[in-house]
Amino acid sequence: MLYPQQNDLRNTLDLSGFWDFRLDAGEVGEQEEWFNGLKASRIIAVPGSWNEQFQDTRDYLGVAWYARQFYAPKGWQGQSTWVRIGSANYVAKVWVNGIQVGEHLGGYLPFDLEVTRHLVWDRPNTIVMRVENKLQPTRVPPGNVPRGPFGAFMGRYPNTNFDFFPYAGLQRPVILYSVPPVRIQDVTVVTEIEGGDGIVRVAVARSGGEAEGRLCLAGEHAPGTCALKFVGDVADLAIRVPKARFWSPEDPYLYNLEIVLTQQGQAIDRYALEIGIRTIAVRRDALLLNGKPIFLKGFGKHEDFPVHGGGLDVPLIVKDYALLKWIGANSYRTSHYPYSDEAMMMADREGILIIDEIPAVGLSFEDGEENIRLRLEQCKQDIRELIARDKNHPSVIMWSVANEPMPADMMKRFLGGGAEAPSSSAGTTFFAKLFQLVRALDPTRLVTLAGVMGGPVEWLAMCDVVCVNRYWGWYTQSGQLDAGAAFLERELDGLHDALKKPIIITEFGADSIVGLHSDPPEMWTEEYQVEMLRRYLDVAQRKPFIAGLHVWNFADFKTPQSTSRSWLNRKGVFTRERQPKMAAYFLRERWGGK
Ligand code: BDP
Repeated sequence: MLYPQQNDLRNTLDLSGFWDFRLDAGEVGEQEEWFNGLKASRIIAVPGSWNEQFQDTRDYLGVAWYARQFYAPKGWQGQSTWVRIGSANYVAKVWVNGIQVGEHLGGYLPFDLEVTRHLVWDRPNTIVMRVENKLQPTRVPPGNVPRGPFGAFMGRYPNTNFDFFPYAGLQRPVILYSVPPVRIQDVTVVTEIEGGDGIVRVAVARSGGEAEGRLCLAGEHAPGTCALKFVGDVADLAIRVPKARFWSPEDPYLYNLEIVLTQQGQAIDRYALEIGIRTIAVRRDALLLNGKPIFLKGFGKHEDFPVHGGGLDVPLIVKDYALLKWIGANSYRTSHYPYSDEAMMMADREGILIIDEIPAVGLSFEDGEENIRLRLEQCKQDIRELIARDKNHPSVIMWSVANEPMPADMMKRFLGGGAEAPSSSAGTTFFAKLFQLVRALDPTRLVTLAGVMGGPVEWLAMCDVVCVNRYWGWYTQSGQLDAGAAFLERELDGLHDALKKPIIITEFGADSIVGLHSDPPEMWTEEYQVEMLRRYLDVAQRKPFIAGLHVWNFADFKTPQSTSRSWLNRKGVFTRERQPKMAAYFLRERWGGK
């Protein structure tokens, strides 16, 4: 799952731009062979969600078709050609020149399909995709959950089991790319620190046939070129970098790693990666980056913006990283799904630490074994795909396998503050499997889940770092900030006594409507938001076991309609358009932003 790259031996052709688009509410497309091309279509932009590009598609969550034509460059003949779909939310089927080339389940993660045999070279090729985004209980994230804690309680439209708009469609670029027949199939980089030296372990997998190879590591004190020795199709190498420059938020130094495959001394494939030498670990109450304690300051975010919806928006990524620096943040969580490759590359370059989350938000365990099993399978697939995609990013320090999973008696527990015995065994088995899978695939990073208020402690006990989302002073103790803060303090002490691990508050915050003010602070005013954040920051400052604070949310974002949301979730410290609220200035002062 290497990100497509353009160089002298590999090619890419970005198919972003205008595509033909047609809704298929009656689901007749396959029968009528729309995969040969669309009639009566309209123009849509890719990447971008379909929901905000037209008025009649805002709440449409069914089947829709995308099509466009492209020439395959003649110079690519003899190579193996693939199409990479960055994200199709939620199910996609793909045809090239009328032939089905593959399908994929799950939004927010890329998939690659080989199309070499199906291409024509002397006239345009047609690529057609059928994308469907129905909200279903067996999907991840789930929707239309019968008796779901969200839907039933709050009455939301669309009926998601999560609190963000279910944007649909081709939300990230579609890239056609070609690679040599004998090629670098995968690269895995793991780094360690020994004294002042860095150890860079590289595993290169090749495919398609025999080849020799070399690797060049460039950067401060890097040794330069080393030969690759393949055993079977894998070459493992450990490179010592004396007095290495370690990657960190203060100094996000990247080394350049280039891998070259050769046959009779001739380069036949080449792949380059930016890598950071760093370690991440937990020791007693502390989170350690490069062996030293680090405190996470940052946010839960969303990929959300007017008109683009959840679609890739490169200027917005640049803007958001500039604002993260401005406010003094050093980290964020990709709540509640994997973000674009582009966002992850920026994190490496800008020195922002990432808690990388799969789309497992709104999981519940009340709808029978078969539904639970189907969601488990999807979560496992998401974990495999996410780790395959993001394993080489130094910025990624932790994997999150879920956000606020709900035990069976959630509403009772939530309103009562969690006094009852947990009915959490189905979830315990479920998460044990996910934690085990993540640790087997990547033993070098930490694993967590973000726990809901009143959620079972045994789920938190599985985490390397305990992550909790807390709204005492907002959803409970409403209007009573001091009571909320006192409750928070007691709860954190209790959790720490029980678990003896570092704790990150991965969500806390209050909605505020820009320009709404009151003294003394009342809910929904800018003052109330500031005062709630202040109390949480103050409590955390007194607790040495708190390893980080992620404010909910970086910016206001669109949600389904409900009585509890005024069009947007307004817990952003920036507006949806990225203008600072009072809370942003407050955090900047506390976090020493530039
Ligand atoms: C938590 C969720 C998050 C919501 C947030 C809120 O993790 O997705 O948006 O609360 O209520 O329950 O604002």
